[in-house]
Amino acid sequence: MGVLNVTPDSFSDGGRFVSHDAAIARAEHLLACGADLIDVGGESTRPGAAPVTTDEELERVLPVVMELLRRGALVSIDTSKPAVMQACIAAGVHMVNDVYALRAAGAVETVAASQVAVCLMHMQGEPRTMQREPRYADVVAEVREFLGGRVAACRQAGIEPSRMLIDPGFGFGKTLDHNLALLRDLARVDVGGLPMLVGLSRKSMLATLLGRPVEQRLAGSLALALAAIEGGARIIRCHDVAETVDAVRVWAAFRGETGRKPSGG
Ligand code: 7PJ
Repeated sequence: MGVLNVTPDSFSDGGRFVSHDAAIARAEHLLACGADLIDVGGESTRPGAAPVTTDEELERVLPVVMELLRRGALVSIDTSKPAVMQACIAAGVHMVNDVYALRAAGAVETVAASQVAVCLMHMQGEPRTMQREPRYADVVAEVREFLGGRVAACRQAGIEPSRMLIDPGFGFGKTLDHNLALLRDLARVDVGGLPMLVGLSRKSMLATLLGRPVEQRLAGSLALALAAIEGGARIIRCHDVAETVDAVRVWAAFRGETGRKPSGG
């Protein structure tokens, strides 16, 4: 999954892809590099980021989503707002990626009334304050319990498990130690065998570990991606798609699995 931020304030590539043509060009590049899916986001979840209105978010994402769908791409919409989900579902988006795991009023119903896939992510607290003092007695058990609860709520509302993915939410209300504990024990975050998506690319745990600015975190991101694959992750959300696809293919070969073909087909 290639990340396409259409926000002026995202932490890693903020402001660079705000214009429509630049966003489409960036998405085409991610697809050419081997991305199977483009995750379009119009609201930064960076700690301290300013919230955006529904209208503003829709204005940012909808034209890009529509153009990518027109070009035949698989598109995921990274949003927590039911109105944004609804408009993108109507446009034909394939997945809703929600860092709030459909906890906003009306979000579960919106997805239930559609046929799209949904990624349910764990977060402790909310983006503005989540990194202040995250606390867990057992981070792995608590993340699994939370995701199990969200999966149950979605099932209750009529969302089939075949449409659901789970995500432990690296960096969302978690210290470096929490993130490492989760990564080490990722296989234990299992919720009924649902496929797991992870986002580790360029995250601040690499700043803590390596002391590197965001543009120098590629090698660290690849190491984390492979650790996540080893723990059972099925989709890697990342910025550097070509490098990540190479790393995953080499890992798959080492594991005795058939790697993806060079054409990316
Ligand atoms: C994630 C995400 C993640 C899912 C972001 C960043 C921050 N969605 N959206 N999982 N992270 N599902 O890219 O560092 O980890 S925004």
